[in-house]
Amino acid sequence: MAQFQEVLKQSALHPKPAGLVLQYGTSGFRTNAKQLDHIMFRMGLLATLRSKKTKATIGVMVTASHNPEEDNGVKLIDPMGEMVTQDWEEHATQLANADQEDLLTALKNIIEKEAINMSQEANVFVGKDTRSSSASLSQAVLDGVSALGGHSKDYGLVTTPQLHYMVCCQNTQGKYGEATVEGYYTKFCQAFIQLTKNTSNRTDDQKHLCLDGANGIGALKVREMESHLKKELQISLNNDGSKGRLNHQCGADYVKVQQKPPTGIKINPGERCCSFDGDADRIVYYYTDSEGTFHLLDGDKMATLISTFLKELLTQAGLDLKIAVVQTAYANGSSTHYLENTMKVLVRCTKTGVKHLHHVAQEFDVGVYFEANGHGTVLFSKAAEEKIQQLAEDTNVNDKRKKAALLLRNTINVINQTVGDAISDMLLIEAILAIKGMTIQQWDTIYTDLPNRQLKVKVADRRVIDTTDAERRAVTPAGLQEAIDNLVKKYRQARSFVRPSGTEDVVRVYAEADTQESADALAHEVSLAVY
Ligand code: NG1
Ligand code: ZN
Repeated sequence: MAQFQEVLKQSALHPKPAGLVLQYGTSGFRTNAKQLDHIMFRMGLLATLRSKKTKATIGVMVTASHNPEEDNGVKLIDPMGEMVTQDWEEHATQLANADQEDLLTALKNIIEKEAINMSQEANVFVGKDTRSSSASLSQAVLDGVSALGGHSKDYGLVTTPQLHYMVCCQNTQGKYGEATVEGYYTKFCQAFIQLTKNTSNRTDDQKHLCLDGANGIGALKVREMESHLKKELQISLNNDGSKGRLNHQCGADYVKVQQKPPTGIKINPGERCCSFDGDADRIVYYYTDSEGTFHLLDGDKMATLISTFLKELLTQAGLDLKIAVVQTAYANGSSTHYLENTMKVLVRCTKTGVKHLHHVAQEFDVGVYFEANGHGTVLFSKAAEEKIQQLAEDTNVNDKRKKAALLLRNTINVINQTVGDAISDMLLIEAILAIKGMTIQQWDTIYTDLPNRQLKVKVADRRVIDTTDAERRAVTPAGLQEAIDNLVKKYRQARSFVRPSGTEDVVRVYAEADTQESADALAHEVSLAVY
């Protein structure tokens, strides 16, 4: 077939370095940008096949999120804006690692296995972050799509969640919104304005937010969005990419892991601040108090604020909908305790990686999911959305129920349900704080985090560690879990676990306890047990 000849011809322009083996991991392919040209071309091919198979538009995002500027990566987005399925992650790995002369065979294997009708049309949306390597790498994706005769639309510079949104809008014929960047701003900002409309007497201080854009795409997009916010949110933007390097001593990952503010930003005591990561799918909040002590409000604190707000509204609206919070093993023990025992909210724990959380959240009417690192969103079931909509339109309900229903409807509209989204999460949190008339300090005191420590341990082969119970217990190597249990017993309010990272060649150790010294000591002792 002529298309395969074209693939052969084009692939010669995107050759695979001999011996290079890469895997489609929790966040797609991610490594030094110099090794990725052939991967991008091949992901263009694969997205075209996926589009033919699903008869829908597929997304390809070129980004390495919070990694350093010299890295890059690629992720595929499925029709409803969700991560691509496990089977196709395996196809991606197969196709990426095929030697140049075996590429057609690998391609034909997927076509056969998936029984793909090659005369079906294909449509692929492509987006990229601000890395200097992203322009040529996203061109390689586009080359892959056209080599297999697919149509493509290049959105250029967009955040990862914006591309997820575009794919979802396109495949739902505009029901989710308009598949343009303008459509994105209109949808989310209008909902934000509606939510904050009746909050009385917000001072300029309350409307003011200090944002660290990680010198990345999020900063660019917040600038574009600002006029839509009609001064209801006034953002002072730091790390906007004009001077500093992407993710260098700034951004959500730096702030979360280092537990300190981005370097070089002046923060006034009590000022509400937040940081995006390099592709704007994660956000964390923080402030410093009058003594100069740094306070981090991470994904767990956001999940708590959001689920409390939603639960109160559901009660006021008299709607009997099942709400749950989905966390991972990294969630601070205090947050889980508060949600279960004070808020009486159902809490579920899953393996690390947003696709796992997303999946479990779909089981509930309202599923709030967040990783501690600040990646998360809220999912509403179709039935829940319909009930809320009906109540909001019902003329026979009392004012209190009606008001709650209208707030719930606007809350749904301010949330990007396709994936965790720093911009949408920021608007949601800002709206909740405004409605509740709450300061960041008041939000922070809902519960007190247990002191904790995360460490990375280099081992010869991290795969010797196998885990169970949502990664909270080690099954192999023999004796490791027992050793951890014995160490944990030495400390108060302690918990610790180890797991192989899905994105780096390390074993991650997590420990929490009643004091920082204990958490540090426990993490250290457990890391010695891992060797
Ligand atoms: P790994 O490397 O598997 O721990 C990290 C994050 C995840 C997730 C992925 C994808 C931690 C402890 N782990 O996974 O939460 O965000 O990267 O980016 O933060
Ligand atoms: Zn990211």
